[in-house]
Amino acid sequence: MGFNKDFLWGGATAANQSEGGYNADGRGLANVDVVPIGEDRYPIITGQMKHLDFDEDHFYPAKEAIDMYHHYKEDIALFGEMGFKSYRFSLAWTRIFPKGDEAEPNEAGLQFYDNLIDECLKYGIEPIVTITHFDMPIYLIKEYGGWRSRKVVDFYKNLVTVLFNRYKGKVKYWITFNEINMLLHAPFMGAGLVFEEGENEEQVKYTAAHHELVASALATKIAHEVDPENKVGCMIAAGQYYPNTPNPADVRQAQVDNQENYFFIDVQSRGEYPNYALKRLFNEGIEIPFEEGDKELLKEHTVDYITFSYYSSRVSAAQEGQEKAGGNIFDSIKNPYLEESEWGWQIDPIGFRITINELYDRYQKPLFVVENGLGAVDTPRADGSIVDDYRIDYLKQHIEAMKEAVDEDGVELLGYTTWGCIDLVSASTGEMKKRYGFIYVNRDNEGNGTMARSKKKSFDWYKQVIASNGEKV
Ligand code: BGP
Repeated sequence: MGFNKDFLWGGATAANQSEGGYNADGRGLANVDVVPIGEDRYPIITGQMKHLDFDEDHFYPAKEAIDMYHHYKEDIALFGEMGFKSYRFSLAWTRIFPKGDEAEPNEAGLQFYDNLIDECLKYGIEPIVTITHFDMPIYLIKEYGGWRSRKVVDFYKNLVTVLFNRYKGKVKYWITFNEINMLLHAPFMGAGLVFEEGENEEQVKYTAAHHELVASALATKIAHEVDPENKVGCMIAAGQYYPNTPNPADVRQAQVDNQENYFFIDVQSRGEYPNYALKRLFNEGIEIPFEEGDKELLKEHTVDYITFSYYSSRVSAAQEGQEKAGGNIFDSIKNPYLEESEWGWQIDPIGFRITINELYDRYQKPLFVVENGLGAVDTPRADGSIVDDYRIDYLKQHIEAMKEAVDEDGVELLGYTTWGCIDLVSASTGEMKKRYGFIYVNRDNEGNGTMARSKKKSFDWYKQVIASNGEKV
């Protein structure tokens, strides 16, 4: 009973939220480098800025992040000390193809990932590589309009072909797009979309979605051709929608919201557009830009495993007017049965078990939890120590729920990587002060701080969780 002996405990980060070094060694500028903190952020990540005049010289925390570009050895040594079996990170597209459409990759950028991967392997840590995590070269956005252009599928194909060949035998677990469903909620982050005045935004989003789905299937095909040992996964921001009441109209609304969320994996895992999506898009006058061969490609190259992030469940209602839950890019009504984080994210470990079961029932493929955690303000004490019992408490409850899903529901789980195992820049707010880590990084929202790393109380706690294979939480 309990977790498999080779269960992949670990942590997760993303390039743009951790690496910094935004212009080092030939790296190009990416969408996520130029998104500000504060009230201007939301219109930009949702593609509503209506122009492309980024202030490229301005200070944004993501440009320097936690400077993992220069600290990776120290950071991976700390992951090794915690006993990590896996480390999920993403590759910055612009380090490898600075503009995105070049014929040849940037060797210096690739060398950074050679070193990072070798460093993981040195500690027996399995690299779990996200190919794109909310990042895209600015050049592709300006020249091609981001993922609305079919040409971007070819550029992505070049990228993955380089990666699968270069890391053959070293990296086995790949994820094509981080939280692919985020494209519908934060289209600038998810697909490099900036909407034109008056255009049909839904049409543009589903066009981009189709291109990402085709690119993902193509990547799966190439990964398997290059090395049959490769495992390719999809990834969604999961979190079951509950009906606000047993009123059938609310139950129906929750069903619709869940379908919208599962739409992407339905295609990536089952290999075809589900009927509910085909009908709904048709009825709304949205055309899916199928090209010859797309349907076969999607059908023949489905993913090997399903990955997801889980922070919270959500609530749906047929009628407007209920109090909203705060802080989320996803729309949700407040659930009176749940407590919430400092950012208004509702805390629901039972919802984690429910979500895991839904995903497993729906797809019958191995699952991998690649993000879960609590974003909180950590205040160092006078001696510098950080006693993050709130984080331990959150993770403990979620690990216990995950264990029940394995032990009592029989779900097949490959691993669990907590989000932001080392403090990093927040995706939704751009802040440093929203921290998830077991490792504290001395750095603030304004870019001050020594970048020094230190262990929080949760560091030793997680070490013991891993050492006991989840028995001692
Ligand atoms: C997910 C993203 C991550 C991450 C996390 C926490 O949506 O995949 O990039 O940041 O959420 O969110 P936040 O940083 O907004 O607290």
